[in-house]
Amino acid sequence: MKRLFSGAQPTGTLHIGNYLGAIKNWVDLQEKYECVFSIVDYHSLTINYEKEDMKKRIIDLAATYLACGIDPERCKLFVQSWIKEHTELMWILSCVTPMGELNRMTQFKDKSSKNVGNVNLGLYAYPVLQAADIILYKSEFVPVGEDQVQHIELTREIVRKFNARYNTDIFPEPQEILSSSKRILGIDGENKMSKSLNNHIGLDDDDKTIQQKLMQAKTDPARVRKTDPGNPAVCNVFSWHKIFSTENEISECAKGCVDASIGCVQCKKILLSHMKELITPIREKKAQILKDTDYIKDVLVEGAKKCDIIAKNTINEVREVIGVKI
Ligand code: AQP
Repeated sequence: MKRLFSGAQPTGTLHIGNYLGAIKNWVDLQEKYECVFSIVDYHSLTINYEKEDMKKRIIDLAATYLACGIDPERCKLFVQSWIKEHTELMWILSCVTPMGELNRMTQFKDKSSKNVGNVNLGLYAYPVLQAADIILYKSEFVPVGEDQVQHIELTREIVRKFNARYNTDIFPEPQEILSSSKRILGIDGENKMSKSLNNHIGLDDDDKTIQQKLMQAKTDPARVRKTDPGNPAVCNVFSWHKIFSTENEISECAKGCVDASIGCVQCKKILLSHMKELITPIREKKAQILKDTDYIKDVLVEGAKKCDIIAKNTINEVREVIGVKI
């Protein structure tokens, strides 16, 4: 089986954007690929965080993966910081990564504008660590949301630079795999749904919270009163309908919006029931899994053991290729 790699940061509760853009795809891809899934904790040091929360967040993210259907029997699930070869390879890749390429990264521009007091080297070099994460396992595929595509393109560029500089072909150029819901907007209807922006519907949210958030979600701004006709094409809630609802419901909501026979609240209520159908079983299963943190730690230890073997082999090969092995 071909190998793939992906990960998420332990920066807070995963949301339906993470799930639909990435995690659901990971679960499905376990059938066909050798999967390596990581909790990329070192990436999450690039923005401010509470040290005391980190352990809990790592365990929480592992429980979320498991509750979503990541199967530790079929894939390798591990914590990035436990495998030190990630950061070693990052340094080696840093030495073939042009700064001009890093300067183009939109995520860096975006995150540095939101963290003005803490624009650090790690935030800038984030895509190089991400490239190391991927190619340490010689992964050929990377299932991610659309926001990460630029970083995967850069990974390919770094692979080309490395292979050319050292006259080798040890690393394949990885390809992204996008889901059909590659960019979910937040309840603000403007920004990408994000853990760090307070605009998400979380996989941990209870029914009441989901309802409250959904009722706040922005719709067509031109539709002020129920009697105003709307345009589903500019309504973020309608874009969610296209993911969650049945064909009939989608066409009824579209028609009802255009001729103002259905109000936004009614439209959201239909969506609410479908969102609950997705979130409730994940939330309940996660709560169950979290009761046994020893099990979660065992899963991560086992995953790390398997990753460690691959990582050490790759780094040995890399040391040979770059000429530092005596
Ligand atoms: N809104 C989204 N729509 C589709 N896919 C998304 N992803 C994130 N947001 C959306 C995908 O989820 C995976 C894990 O993301 P991450 O934890 O590495 O961090 P991120 O991309 O920075 O996600 P967030 O939620 O926006 O986190 P914060 O707020 O901490 O930065 C990735 O594959 C991502 O593409």
